[in-house]
Amino acid sequence: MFSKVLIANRGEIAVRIIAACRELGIATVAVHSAADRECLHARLADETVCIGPAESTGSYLNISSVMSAAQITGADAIHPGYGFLAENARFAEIVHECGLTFIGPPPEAIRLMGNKSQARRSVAASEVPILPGSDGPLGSSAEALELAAAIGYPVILKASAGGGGRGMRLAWDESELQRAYDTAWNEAERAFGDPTLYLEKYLESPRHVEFQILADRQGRVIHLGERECSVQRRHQKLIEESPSPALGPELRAEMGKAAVAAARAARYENAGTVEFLLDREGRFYFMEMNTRIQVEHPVTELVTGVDLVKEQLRIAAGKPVSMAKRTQVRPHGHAIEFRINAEDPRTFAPSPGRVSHLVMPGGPGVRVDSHLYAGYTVPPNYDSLVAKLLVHGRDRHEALVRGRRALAMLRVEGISTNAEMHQRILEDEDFQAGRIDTHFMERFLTA
Ligand code: MV4
Repeated sequence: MFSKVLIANRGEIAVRIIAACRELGIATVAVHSAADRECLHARLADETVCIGPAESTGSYLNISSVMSAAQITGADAIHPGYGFLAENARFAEIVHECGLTFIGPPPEAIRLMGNKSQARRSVAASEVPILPGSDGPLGSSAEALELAAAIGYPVILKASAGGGGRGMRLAWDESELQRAYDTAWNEAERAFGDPTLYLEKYLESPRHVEFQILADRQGRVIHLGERECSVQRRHQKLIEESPSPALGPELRAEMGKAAVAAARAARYENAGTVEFLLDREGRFYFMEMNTRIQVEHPVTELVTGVDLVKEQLRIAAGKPVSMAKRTQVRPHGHAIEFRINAEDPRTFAPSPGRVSHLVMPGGPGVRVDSHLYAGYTVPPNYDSLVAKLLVHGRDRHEALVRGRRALAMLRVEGISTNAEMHQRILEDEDFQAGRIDTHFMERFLTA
């Protein structure tokens, strides 16, 4: 096992990774920006290195600074967390070239899955269902129009280098598609430096259901069930739960098998997530694969009892996944995660500032992953996620009741949060019944 791990991240996920290292007896190095001197991860780690200015381009995204911090502290591995450098294949390569271990998938798998049209093509070759659409990147708008005429409208154009909803354009007819193509091409060129696009039939009200997988160097690939992530606003997830109210044992087994096949197609290693769109008829389609530990990973940890970050460390060190077979992962009960953001409840604008008072909920079936403490000042430079409040119950109803109780116990004063909004969602009839799709929040916010 590693003796010292550098965490190339901040906030709650850095704190979460430090916890896993502590339990495995691994020393930790925190890196932080000039704005994060007081951040909890910098205080909890065994060693701390300031790597640059508040702006993440000069600190958390600065590969030379991160690598220098690893070299001077003698770290033998780097955990990237999520966001920042987590899905940067070049960074993973540099870590290996410097003789350290990247705690994540091989650079080739990151690169393949980072190119969304290539990812689509390669999983399809392994019999993973995909929506009708282009085989790889489109050559021209004429090709897009011809393909759309064959598969029927509506269609969606997506940037090969995009993902997570960035660089998408919907088209309901030929004239929209012609204009969408030029706009999307230019946007993708500016945003990603790669203008290539691909096309898919557009599904109108799908659910977002994703599968957690673990793959080790010995060639074992297992899935740990799904997370339902349909409750999101502007491609930012707000609530995730497991199991999905839409899956039964048969569909779960079928989708899990497809998720494992997608991971195998990428010669994947470490923890990853395969995202699917699920329609009302129970048909599912590969959307993308995320080659990182995700924000919502604790939902899976609560229902499976598996510590996913410890598994990541084990796998990166060349050890097998600690569960020999899928049958040794027996999901129990129901877990829900509420993302607590420091934001204005009306405008959704970030609400940084000093936390004057803080009460974190606890009690049966409650977990909070957070870097907040009383007296901490949330800086304005980063993502507004400040806490993940998770509840676990024997069934969905018990989890919902615990959610209400735990959200009511939470007190964050000095900054605004979206905790009240979560309470209102919990009162929603459709949410209570599990009737959620990717348009749930639009309906909820206009009601
Ligand atoms: C789609 C889609 C419908 N049809 N693709 C959004 C995030 C990105 N990963 C892909 N996304 C979508 N792709 C086809 N062919 C609908 C979405 C989508 C969505 C997906 C998951 C969660 C929320 C969403 C909100 C709007 C659109």
